[in-house]
Amino acid sequence: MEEQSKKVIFSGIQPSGNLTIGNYLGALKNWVKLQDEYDCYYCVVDLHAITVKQEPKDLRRRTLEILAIYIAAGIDPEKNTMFIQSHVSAHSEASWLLTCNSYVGELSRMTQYKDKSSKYGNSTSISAGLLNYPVLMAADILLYQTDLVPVGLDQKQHLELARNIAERFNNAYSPTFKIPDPYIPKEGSKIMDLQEPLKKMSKSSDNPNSYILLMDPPEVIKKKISRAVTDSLGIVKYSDEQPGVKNLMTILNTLTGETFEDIEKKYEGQGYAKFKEDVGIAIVNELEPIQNKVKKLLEDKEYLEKIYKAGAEKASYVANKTLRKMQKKIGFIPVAR
Ligand code: AQP
Repeated sequence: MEEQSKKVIFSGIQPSGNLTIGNYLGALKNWVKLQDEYDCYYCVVDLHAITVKQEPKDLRRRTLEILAIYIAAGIDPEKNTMFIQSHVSAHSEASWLLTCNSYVGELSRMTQYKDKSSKYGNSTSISAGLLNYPVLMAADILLYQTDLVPVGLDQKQHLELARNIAERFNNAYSPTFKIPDPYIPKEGSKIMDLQEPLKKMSKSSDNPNSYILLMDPPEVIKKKISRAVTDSLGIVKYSDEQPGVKNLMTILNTLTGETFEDIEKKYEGQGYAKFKEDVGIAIVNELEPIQNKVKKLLEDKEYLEKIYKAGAEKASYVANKTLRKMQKKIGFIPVAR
């Protein structure tokens, strides 16, 4: 009874690369805080990952690693539904139904589509999946009658589109979906690229110095932070004029809770060396215990299998209920049972 009255949260991370500290601070760390208050579905969205080319063996490895990272970061398998997206076929099915209720114009206006497709040059080599990505994301969310979607700022536009698609379907047929709200945390909502701090940090970046991976060894983390692009002002100040420094301050603030004012005072007149060293240490302190747990979990594949199997069963039950509603309203003849 109590379970039913809790609001529903859905979120996921795609195994399109190894997770970065952006994914951790913008998504995962906040998910952990939400698990007591909400009925949470946390998914490894492997269907999303194949919108760009993936090496099969890497995709398999990363999918399992991300599940292990969820658990190691503190998401309790007993309290939450954790599953792998491709194990719940309702996601693909609902996505097609919603694709037929979406427009090429609105999809091609999405910033992520524009950014990623510009990487591939001409349209003959851009997968249609990349264009349709936000529709699959809408299906993910709407199938669970989700109230809130915790995402980083970068995903806000996709969530707005999911709301539009849901409203359009509800108006065309009859109320079917709950209209989800974004849940964007104040802290860590956008972690920027360490080399080009006006761009967001991304796990699929070609430059390893642009990101900190969740599984990067401590010495690599410290080295990458020491090489992070700052500026020639030499002042630790939270300012749009100093995007590199601002980004490092955001990371430090999210990890340690120190306010921007405190950080500014602490490093006054000291240049960047000690500041960067401390940012590196703060990251290592946070990530090392998680990394150790991930390594242990990956040695116990049976345990991980138990988690994703139970998660898929529960998720399928809920998702199929919504899918059947959609099919019926569209005018499909129900499957004879
Ligand atoms: N730099 C970031 N700062 C804050 N939050 C971030 N997220 C991603 N990057 C940052 C949040 O992580 C969650 C999962 O994202 P995703 O893997 O589904 O896709 P994404 O947003 O496209 O992440 P990446 O790392 O940039 O992946 P690629 O490079 O494959 O596109 C989301 O909640 C997102 O907001």
